[in-house]
Amino acid sequence: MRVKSLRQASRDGSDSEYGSLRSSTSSRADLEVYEHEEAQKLGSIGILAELNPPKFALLDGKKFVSGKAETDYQLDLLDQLAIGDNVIFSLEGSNPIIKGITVRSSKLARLRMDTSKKSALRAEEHVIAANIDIAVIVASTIQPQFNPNLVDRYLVISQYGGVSPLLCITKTDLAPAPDISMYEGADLPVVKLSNKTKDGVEKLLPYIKGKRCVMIGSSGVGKSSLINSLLGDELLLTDEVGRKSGKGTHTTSTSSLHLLDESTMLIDTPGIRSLGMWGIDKNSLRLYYPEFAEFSPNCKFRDCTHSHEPGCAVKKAVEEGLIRRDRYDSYIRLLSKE
Ligand SMILES: Nc1nc2c(ncn2[C@@H]2O[C@H](COP(=O)(O)OP(=O)(O)OP(=O)(O)O)[C@@H](O)[C@H]2O)c(=O)[nH]1
Ligand SMILES: [Mg+2]
Ligand SMILES: [Zn+2]
Repeated sequence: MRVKSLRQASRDGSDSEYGSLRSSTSSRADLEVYEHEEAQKLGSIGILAELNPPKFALLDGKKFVSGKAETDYQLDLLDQLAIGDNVIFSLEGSNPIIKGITVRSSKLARLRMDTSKKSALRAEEHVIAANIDIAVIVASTIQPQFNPNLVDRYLVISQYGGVSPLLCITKTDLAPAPDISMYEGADLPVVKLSNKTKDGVEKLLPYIKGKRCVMIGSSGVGKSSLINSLLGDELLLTDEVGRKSGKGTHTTSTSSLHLLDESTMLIDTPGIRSLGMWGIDKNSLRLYYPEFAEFSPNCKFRDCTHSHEPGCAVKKAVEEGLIRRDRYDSYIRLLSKE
């Protein structure tokens, strides 16, 4: 059964799979979304591995097939895809023609502001990757400095999109790993490693084997280096931090998918400057702080946001030192941003 077009689903707003995008009024071609069984009858299915319009690449079984959008229609469809999408295609000569995608099982998304548009039309969802099992949140000890506020945001968008997060601290050869005790209650695996000495890289393997993984984090933290470390190859381009601006240069400009083995996929992404929270309302943000779950059933109000309400068991747990105050503060910061 055809589910609906991605654009239709987005317009409904009610469809949790696609957030609450209401912004698009353009008359672009609709990308059709199909259930997996139906999709198999329509053509071959490949995983979008590279997207550099009009060029793209699909992973078809074990081999990569490169393609090029030859028409405006194909270009429109390409524009609505995300790395990791299961793309239904047929070959025209050697060029894959896109027919649609299968329903996304998960996605990592952020809000992108389009300053050329007005008011509500400005907010546009940017899907960083689709059908992901693990989000490897990469953060370095220094260069750039470890920033727990940013980690918290990545944690929220991962869980919101149905992706399990993992925190990876890089550059342990340059400085001691930062204090990450605030995540002890957050159900978050942590791996510390150095891409320079390769110390600790193997500790990541049990978490990522057989999974579709995406590396996310600021520019310069070592996402591409980490994929190189895992592949044992200098496949991806990396660069010196701060060579130009002192703040880190964006070395990776487009996302790409790599195979560690037959069943393990690693997706490299460009560093993100601003991480808008996508589609996450005030009433659901609390769900992405797992350490609240034990206490929130005891709040006086069932829909307590744990901010201003009397009889809040979460606030009480913070006072009593049962929930980390820094994590609670980061929640309140995000809550007041929306
Ligand atoms: N000493 C040390 N340097 C590292 C480590 N990991 C990465 N680097 C260096 O940090 C710089 C940035 O690494 P990249 O892998 O390009 O960072 P990135 O996260 O992919 O950055 P963008 O592509 O811009 O998002 C490079 O000079 C790497 O050699 C590490 O564990 N230790
Ligand atoms: Mg990179
Ligand atoms: Zn409460």
